[in-house]
Amino acid sequence: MTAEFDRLRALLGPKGWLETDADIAPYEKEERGLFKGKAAAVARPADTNEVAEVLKICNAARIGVVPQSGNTGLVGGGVPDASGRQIVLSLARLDRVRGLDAANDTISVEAGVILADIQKRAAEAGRLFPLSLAAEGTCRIGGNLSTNAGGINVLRYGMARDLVLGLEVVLADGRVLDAMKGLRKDNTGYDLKQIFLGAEGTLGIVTAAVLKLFPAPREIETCLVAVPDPKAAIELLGRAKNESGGNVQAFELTQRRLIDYVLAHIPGTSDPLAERHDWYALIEFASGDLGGALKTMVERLLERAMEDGLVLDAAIASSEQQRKALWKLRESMTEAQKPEGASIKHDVSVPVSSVPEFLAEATALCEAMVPGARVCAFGHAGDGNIHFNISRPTDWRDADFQARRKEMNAAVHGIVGRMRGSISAEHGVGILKRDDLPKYKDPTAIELMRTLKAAFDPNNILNPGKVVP
Ligand code: 2HG
Ligand code: ZN
Repeated sequence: MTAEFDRLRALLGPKGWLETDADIAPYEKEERGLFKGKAAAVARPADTNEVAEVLKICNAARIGVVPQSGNTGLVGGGVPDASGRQIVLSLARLDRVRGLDAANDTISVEAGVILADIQKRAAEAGRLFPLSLAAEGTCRIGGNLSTNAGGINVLRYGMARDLVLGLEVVLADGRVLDAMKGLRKDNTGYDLKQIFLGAEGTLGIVTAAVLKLFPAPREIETCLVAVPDPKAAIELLGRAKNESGGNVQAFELTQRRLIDYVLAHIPGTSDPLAERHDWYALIEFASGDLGGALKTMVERLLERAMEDGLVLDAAIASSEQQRKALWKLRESMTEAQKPEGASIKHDVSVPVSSVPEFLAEATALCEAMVPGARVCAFGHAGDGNIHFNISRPTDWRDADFQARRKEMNAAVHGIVGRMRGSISAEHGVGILKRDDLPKYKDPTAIELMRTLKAAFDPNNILNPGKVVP
């Protein structure tokens, strides 16, 4: 690889080519600490042309390339393997906003732009870019698109893939696919960009995108609602969607345990309700109308739901500060679970109508498997997506609990499979779920995935070993 590395070093310059152990170390691991690899070097190209040159060289020499943007992923998709022969390709320096077309409601951005910065640029133009997730201050859009990220507003605006009109992709051999069109109608055959969205860098490297913008909501109402059980929550969701005329933009469900962990471990948080309850929904409504109609609707909805026993208590945010405090409770849940010791996670989805049944069955099964296991179920119930995480029993060692991961995954995923759900609702496949895919995905789909991989990346240099079983 020496000759290739000499060429890459010369091409990219000192800012674009990292080789010392200290410089490379941050790129070799992910935040959960589950995966750690060894990279030969890190390439940090400055633009699309440099990405293309890097791929040309690596493709000719069969050097594996692991794309990485904000490195906030949860399935090991951005981590190199242990061979020390792959390079990490960081997209962080492709960080330009290429343009915002207000009349077309689009923004064109490069892969390395931080998600929160896109939201901000949209807001400055009086628009909304709705993709929103806990890591938005550090994750970068290239990774969001390559992993087809979800987050809290999927219910209303869809997943990352639904927000893309155009895409620029560098193929394995260095060719650049320029599909950077801001069109809502383009019916000219295969929708090629969709192949790369959610492919986690295994079919091409996303370098830029044209994204959809939406009208910024004028009124937002956010409430934390205590509900007797998940069944009541799902009934409330149906009423909320109908009575608001489709104005629900987030519907998050959580059991009490997560609130307890947040209150215990995250400074500056407090319980907005006077009493403890077993289950809560965090609901957010948004509307383009002014004049308080949304608030009246929400109050009436909650009042009636309370009369009918679907709601036990509720706190409606009366200021932006209170709204942020409610969201802080929700967004700190991953962080707050960490001090409680090892956890086994499941990012699953089932039809929304099956959420209560899934929760009941999976909870009973996990508690029977490991007595004392602390189920921490929360997530985007409005999309049927539950983060079914289990913290170890308080008196267990982390490693002993981790040793039960496979068995517990199989049990939970078995229920998901029976309900025709998905074993990765929004975090992707990466390395973590690759080998489980064939058990839960149609064999013809797996065959087609392999066919696509071979067609787009015949030398298997793009994120080798990820996604495709
Ligand atoms: C969230 O919804 C993230 O907060 C992380 O998807 C979920 O920690 C998790 O499992
Ligand atoms: Zn999530």
